[in-house]
Amino acid sequence: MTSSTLTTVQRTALITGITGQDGSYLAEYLLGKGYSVHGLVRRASTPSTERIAHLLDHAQLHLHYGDLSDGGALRDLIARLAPDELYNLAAQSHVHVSFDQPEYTVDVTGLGVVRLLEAVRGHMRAGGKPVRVYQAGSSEMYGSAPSPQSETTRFQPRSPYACAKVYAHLQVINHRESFGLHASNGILFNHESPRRGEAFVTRKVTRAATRIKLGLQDKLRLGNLDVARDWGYAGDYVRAMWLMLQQDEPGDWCVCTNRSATLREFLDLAFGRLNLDWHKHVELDPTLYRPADVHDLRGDASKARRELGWEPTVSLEDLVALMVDADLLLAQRERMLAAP
Ligand code: NDP
Ligand code: GDR
Repeated sequence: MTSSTLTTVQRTALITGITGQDGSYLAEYLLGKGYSVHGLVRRASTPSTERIAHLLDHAQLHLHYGDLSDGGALRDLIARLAPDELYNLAAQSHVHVSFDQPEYTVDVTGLGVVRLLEAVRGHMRAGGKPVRVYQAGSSEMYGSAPSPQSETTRFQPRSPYACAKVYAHLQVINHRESFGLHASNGILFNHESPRRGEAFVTRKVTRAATRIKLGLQDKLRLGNLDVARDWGYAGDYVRAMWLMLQQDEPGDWCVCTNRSATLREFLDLAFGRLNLDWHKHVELDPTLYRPADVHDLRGDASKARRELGWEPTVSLEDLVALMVDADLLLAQRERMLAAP
């Protein structure tokens, strides 16, 4: 082996949405692989970097202000950084909120992807080296399609968010077919963790259950309990994103556990771990029902297993335990701070 084959060139990745749940896990994962990691961050009146606070001193982590609504800044950033890989995780990602803010959701979650793809295309047309693109697609795109859903299932979106993700998905396919971009769509089913935003139902449940256990609250208000989701662990799912960009050919892959559970079952597991009966604490709140909901998502990850060699490693039971235990520590700290 010659010395040149022993030399590894450091790769550069740009992550949009680095301050979100997935962005934080992906940043950790890529830094662990020796990447130079750049993240796009929105300006906010208070810092939004809590999930990556433990990485901020890392010499290979670099943050840049930007927004998916600002195409000029995205073009400039991509030309300047010339990343090898671009992971687009940024989005207005809350389904219920998208009914109240449809235009904004479509602008960021849908059109924002075209802005990025065009920035990459412009960079490559100007002689820049190829950039591989990952787009964070969603099982929400399947909407009312019967389960199990796979790459060949027809999309039947049921929210402005899901419509925006379908638009983005198709734009990715068109950019690879028309311009030869190495651009891939991950179709990720719900994935959770102790870093999940508290407005999403799993985290809302684990936060509330642990606070109820410690006497910090008594009631938990929820909407539709009859929905079923294919819930996996976020740490597993970012590995699939990376694997997609290591393939010779781009493509579209479903990432899921092939198992779904209802919200009632999730409540059983979360409250059960704390020896609590959720029926005594949960109240139904009509304002939390969506104008249209998605009732049953359960994916088929055969293609990802076969082509990417990807497997989930965390069961639903272990995921719930992970989240409840982390939130119990949080609740204990909260109680300690509240003590006179
Ligand atoms: P989060 O909501 O936790 O994170 C979203 C990220 O996008 C945050 O960093 C947020 O920044 C950023 N963002 C929002 N709007 C803009 C904007 N206009 N410009 C730039 N950045 C913006 O989402 P997740 O980490 O859970 O999900 C990551 C991606 O995967 C999203 O695209 C989501 O739609 C998609 N997805 C998620 C699934 C899941 O189960 N988690 C399943 C399938 C798809 P800030 O911190 O400032 O708010
Ligand atoms: P989802 O996740 O819409 O699947 O989108 P969320 O956790 O918000 O809702 C899951 C299901 O639970 C029902 N539900 C409630 N949901 C919330 N948020 N709050 C409640 O109080 C509540 N009560 C019942 C909902 O009706 C819904 O059916 C997530 C996001 O991460 C998207 O970005 C991603 O694309 C999809 O997962 C896959």
